[in-house]
Amino acid sequence: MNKKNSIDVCLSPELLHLYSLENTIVVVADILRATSCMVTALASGVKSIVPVKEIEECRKMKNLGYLIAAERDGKKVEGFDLGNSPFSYMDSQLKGKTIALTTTNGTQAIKLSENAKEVLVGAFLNLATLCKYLENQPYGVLLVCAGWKGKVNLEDTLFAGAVVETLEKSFIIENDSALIAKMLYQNTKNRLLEVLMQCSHVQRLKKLGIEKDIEFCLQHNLYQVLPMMQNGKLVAIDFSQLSA
Ligand code: 3SL
Repeated sequence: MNKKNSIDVCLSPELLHLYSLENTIVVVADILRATSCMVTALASGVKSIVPVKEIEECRKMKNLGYLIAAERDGKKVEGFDLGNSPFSYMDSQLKGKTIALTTTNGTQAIKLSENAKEVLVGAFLNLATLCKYLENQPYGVLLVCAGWKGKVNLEDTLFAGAVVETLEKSFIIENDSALIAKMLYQNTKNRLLEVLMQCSHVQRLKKLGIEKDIEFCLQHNLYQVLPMMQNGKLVAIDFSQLSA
């Protein structure tokens, strides 16, 4: 029997230096709301998304023909076409478009993970599709939780726990962060919304009046899309061909 690869969880991008990205598939998670938006956008027909670090760099991409999207501290940045609500990415006018996107934490975590073997984007919205893909890969998996400005958050940790729980038979768990995430998810999965009502980012989003986004982002398996970084852009990989 082949030796199993490991599955691990990096609870904050600030801890990423402790992990090797070599021969590792990184899954970036920013459940509220960046990676949920990315999954929704690609599932709704957006062609690709370019994750960008800085607001001004992203703004300049308008002149290169991109639609531009930016969020800071939960709010859409003035002068941009889009913010970071999944509902705004369901617009049929976005079909076939490429969007340059910068967010407070999610796009930063993606940029920091660029040296991995593959960089994927995960959310509860595409959990089953993501896990089905990972199960068959000959590499270790590292879930990178985007957190909030370097701090650990509950929603990304819970998502990481859901992935670990699904894949634990196919991988080995070497570190306690993966165990913490898994145990947390197992203890709360039947009342996720109730539990997450206490978390700091939900409080922030509620102050901005965007509760509907929270409920939306906690739905499991709404989409069968798997965003992967290819040449600096997130694109939906053709899962039916890959799993054949
Ligand atoms: O931090 C991020 O990248 C965002 O997802 C935060 S927010 O949900 O848009 O406030």
